[in-house]
Amino acid sequence: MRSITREVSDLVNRGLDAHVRVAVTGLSTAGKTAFITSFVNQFLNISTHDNLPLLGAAQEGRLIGAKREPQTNLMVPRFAYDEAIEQLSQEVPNWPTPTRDVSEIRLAVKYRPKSKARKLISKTSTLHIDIVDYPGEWLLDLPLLEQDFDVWSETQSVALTDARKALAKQWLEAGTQLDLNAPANEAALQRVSELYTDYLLQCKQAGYHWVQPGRFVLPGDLKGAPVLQFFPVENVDLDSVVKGSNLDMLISRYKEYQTSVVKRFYKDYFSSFDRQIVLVDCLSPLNSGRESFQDMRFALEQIMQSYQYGRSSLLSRLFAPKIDKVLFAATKADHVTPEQHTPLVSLLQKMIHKVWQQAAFEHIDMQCMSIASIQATQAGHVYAEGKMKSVLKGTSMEGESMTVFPGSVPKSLPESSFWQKYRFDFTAFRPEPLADHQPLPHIRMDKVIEYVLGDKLR
Ligand SMILES: Nc1nc2c(ncn2[C@@H]2O[C@H](COP(=O)(O)OP(=O)(O)OP(=O)(O)O)[C@@H](O)[C@H]2O)c(=O)[nH]1
Ligand SMILES: [Mg+2]
Repeated sequence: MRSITREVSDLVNRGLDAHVRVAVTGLSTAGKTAFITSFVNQFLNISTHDNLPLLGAAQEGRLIGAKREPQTNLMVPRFAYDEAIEQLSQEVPNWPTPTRDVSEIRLAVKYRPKSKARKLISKTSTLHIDIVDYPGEWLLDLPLLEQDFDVWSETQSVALTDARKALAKQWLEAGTQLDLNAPANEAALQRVSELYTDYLLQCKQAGYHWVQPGRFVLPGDLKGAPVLQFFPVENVDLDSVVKGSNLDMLISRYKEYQTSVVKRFYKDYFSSFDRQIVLVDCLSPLNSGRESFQDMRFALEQIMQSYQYGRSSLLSRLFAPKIDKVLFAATKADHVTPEQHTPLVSLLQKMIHKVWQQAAFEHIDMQCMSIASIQATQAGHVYAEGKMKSVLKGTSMEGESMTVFPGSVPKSLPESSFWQKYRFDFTAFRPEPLADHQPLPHIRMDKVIEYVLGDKLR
């Protein structure tokens, strides 16, 4: 009884209503916008539908209802929920428009508490949830904080594989023509920077995910700002930089980028997150081939470094990060038949295995799942060549009905022979028409919410 009394007084002190900041990230087209739209939509429908059967609080009949609230952080754009729902509700439904920047939306979820302490105080509690969407590319910049301009330039030049070099041709040529020791010429630096940015954008287009600096490809409100106008150069000797030269300006811009872009993001946003969801589209790189797959794996490992904040890590030295749970979700699971969901999770686990072990050691809880935020296909069976085959039925983006078997997902990291004989048939599907007032169809969004927020709804 004494412990309940203490718990009660704790709760009174902290206030009855709890608040949690959930961050959602992932590389471009991982499915962040679709995920947040579905996340909000599932909550808004809880009072009238049985749409989250695997969520404990819903199972126990303790969820009363949810509503949207004005966000408290007025410096961040609003997540375009209504626009997304409108696109999904059209006669010919559309996926929500791609986004480029950070955005935020706030929900209040009312529920009947289960915890004895909470129940003693009030019959109902409210959980305020901020959901923040930010590009995973921004996390690729973390290593920059530990690299001076010369070291960073070196890593960029090592990363120039033959394929990347071909995309970098124009930038590299323009770079060699620039006299680094000449007095700084902003227009010239801008020209070369534009070619460098162009190269990074081409890398993205070619399916590479490890692209640094992250803001160059997803600048948000910094588009055109001089802080995004620098590029790596070869053989830099930091001790003999001519003051006021082109090189001097490149270095000072790089430093400014480290401080007012990378560090600021970690300080202003990252440090405020309580829970993190990282979305990963494992299927598209399986479709595009070996190099794209390896590149995504490398990018994921880089991203995971942001969740390794042992006492000695860079992030802990900057501030006290507080994320205590990270969910890795393989998205678009409705692109494969249901028996492929387990191998899909297993593949994702293998992709992040190395860093996961370390996170577990540091008491950050991690889990992997496969999900479809907005389910666009139906699984079924067909009888072909003397046996039953499981298939997917859906509508192509052009509006044609399709029945397909997309292929099987390897349950561990594919060996090189795999890529010679195998191609995953990944076709984009149009979302299904949304019936009036029905929640968005999903696969395992309830499991996601249980993992991420279950303890907060007790
Ligand atoms: N079938 C299916 N497709 C999905 C799902 N989620 C996302 N997609 C597809 O993936 C595309 C990208 O999804 P978004 O939610 O826009 O991804 P994002 O991470 O927000 O992308 P950016 O904001 O552009 O970086 C969509 O246009 C859909 O084609 C899903 O649950 N099922
Ligand atoms: Mg988006």
